[in-house]
Amino acid sequence: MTPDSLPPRRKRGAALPTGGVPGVIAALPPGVCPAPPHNLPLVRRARFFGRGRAIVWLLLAAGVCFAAGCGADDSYLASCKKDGGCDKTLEVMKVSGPIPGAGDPFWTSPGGPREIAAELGPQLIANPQWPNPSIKKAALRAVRSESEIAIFAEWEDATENAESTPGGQYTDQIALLFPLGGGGELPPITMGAEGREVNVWQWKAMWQKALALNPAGIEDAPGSLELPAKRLSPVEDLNAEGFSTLTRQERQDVFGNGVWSGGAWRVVFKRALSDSDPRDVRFKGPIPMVVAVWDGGNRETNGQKGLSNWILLNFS
Ligand SMILES: [Ca+2]
Ligand SMILES: [Ca+2]
Repeated sequence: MTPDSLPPRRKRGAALPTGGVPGVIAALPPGVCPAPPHNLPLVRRARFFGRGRAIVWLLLAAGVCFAAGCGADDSYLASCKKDGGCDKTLEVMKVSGPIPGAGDPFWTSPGGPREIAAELGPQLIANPQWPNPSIKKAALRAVRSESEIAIFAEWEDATENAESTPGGQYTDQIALLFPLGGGGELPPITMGAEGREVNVWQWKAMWQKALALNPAGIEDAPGSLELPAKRLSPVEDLNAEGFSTLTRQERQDVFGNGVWSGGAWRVVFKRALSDSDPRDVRFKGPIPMVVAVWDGGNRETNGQKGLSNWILLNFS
């Protein structure tokens, strides 16, 4: 090709020639490779502006993502902030010294942690469904010290169902559910799903009462291989990957207590802020949780319960 055969230089502001560099590949018939471009200055300019646009878009996306709190694969924050992701935020108040038990006035004092109300709805996903749970609301508060985290729950319940009946199913209960894994989409609030494991902390009134009578520990299933040691806590540390998969952990790390007074339960869940059990929830940043409450007096057990939506536990 001689200099005379080059196309004329395009004037500033003139339209690109038809079949110019951008879009030329799409205009060719299938199987025909594009010829090398002739207008080299135009190619350089197109590359420059293409790279510039890409850099601008990346910077804009990073800015928006930073402002929204997303972008970290190890967080559920983005899923929580989506419509319908998380209903409310529970701020975790930092305290110094030991965290008090459920009967201590600290929890409801003016200087105590801020309260939120968790609305408890019916469980209509798994059979047997439970369209009208007895408990419709639970008040929640949360604190952490240098070494521990604690979540306080209070709800009205006219019947103290704490008897250790042979089946033990109709006792008052409350459970907290946390997602495990590296973040992303939240698992189903109903015990997670296969490959989307959850960590469950479950308190039962009958364990609370039995431990009050036997502080050295209780054996609620003598001879059972599922209980490697006596039960020392009224809170059980469990995992699940969907319905009927609830499994007691080898390492029981959650403690706490519950008191019934004046027609209401007050329960505190307490755990080390960090531990080495890979099957336990990590508190390295904001984490969603679900609350479920059972009224034994209303013959509620298993999936027959009042259930909240996701609530964001936030460490400010
Ligand atoms: Ca009850
Ligand atoms: Ca554990």
